[in-house]
Amino acid sequence: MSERTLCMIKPDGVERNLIGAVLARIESAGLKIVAIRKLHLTKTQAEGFYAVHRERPFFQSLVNYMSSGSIVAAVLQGDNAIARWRELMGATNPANAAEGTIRKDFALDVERNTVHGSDAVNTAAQEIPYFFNIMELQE
Ligand code: FUP
Repeated sequence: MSERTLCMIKPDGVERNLIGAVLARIESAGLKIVAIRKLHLTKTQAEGFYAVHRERPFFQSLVNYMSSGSIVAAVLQGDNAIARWRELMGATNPANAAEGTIRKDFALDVERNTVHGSDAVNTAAQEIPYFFNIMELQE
């Protein structure tokens, strides 16, 4: 079934000129980029995006990091897009990421792990409108 998922290239990826490398992997895997933008999150916007993690010990550090530089947000579409994008990303901690995944190849550590992907249909449905309006999501 065709799905949409939110992709982010995090500040460590943008800073190291990895936008093209990440997008190339997405397109090579057959996922479509429906919408895309580059932006710099404020601390408040990063807190809002990661609100589900607000009680976790790493929250403040994560928010500081995610607002420390530009990111790229994109909406990916395809059959099973949520799972397929997470498979391309690899495990959250690059130390546990499989060979050939983006995080294995590029991530610096569990925080500066280069990419984000929605983890479920309901999460994607919340995360996509955080960055894109209805007009921007037309095919
Ligand atoms: P993921 O869905 O793979 O992005 O992972 P999580 O939703 O579990 O975590 C979201 C983000 O929190 C990670 F991408 C990085 C950060 N994080 C840490 O900084 N430390 C941790 O121990 C776990 C997550």
